[in-house]
Amino acid sequence: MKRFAFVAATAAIFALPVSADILINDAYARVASPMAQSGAAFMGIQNTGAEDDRLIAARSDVAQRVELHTHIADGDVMRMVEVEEGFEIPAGDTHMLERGGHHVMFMGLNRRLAHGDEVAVTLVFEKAGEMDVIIPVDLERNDVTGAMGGMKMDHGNMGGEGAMQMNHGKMQ
Ligand SMILES: [Cu+2]
Repeated sequence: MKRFAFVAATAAIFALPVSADILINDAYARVASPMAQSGAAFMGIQNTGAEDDRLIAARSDVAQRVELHTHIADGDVMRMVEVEEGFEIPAGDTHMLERGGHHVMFMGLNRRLAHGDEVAVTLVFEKAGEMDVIIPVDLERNDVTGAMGGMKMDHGNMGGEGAMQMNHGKMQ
């Protein structure tokens, strides 16, 4: 709860100019190892307004490139791809950026990230405009198996016995 409060307060302080319709909840960033060349950020993006919005870009000095990514299944491996159109943030809903799904990707880190560090990120929304957030690096969360650990999905999590078998062929 402490972390949630911190991020919410930070977002409020730095969120000028921004529509009050977008709230960032429980943001955190992580790297796969202390020497990692890339990292990712996850958060809930809440749209309290009456209009759909869209996260169209993200920027940060922490990396040479910041992209909006998702994971797609490529055979039995989850692969990351850029989502150029960004992520829709439906009115009255929260869109989760989470491990194994949509995320903000830091490519070519300009500095090493350690647990407890902070990353300043500007989120760019189609309607709400730009929003600056300070995202804490949290290496202790482990809420999705394998998502950042080499991109190989754990087949044990794919569903119950007898449930759909994963297609090991190419998706295309
Ligand atoms: Cu990515």
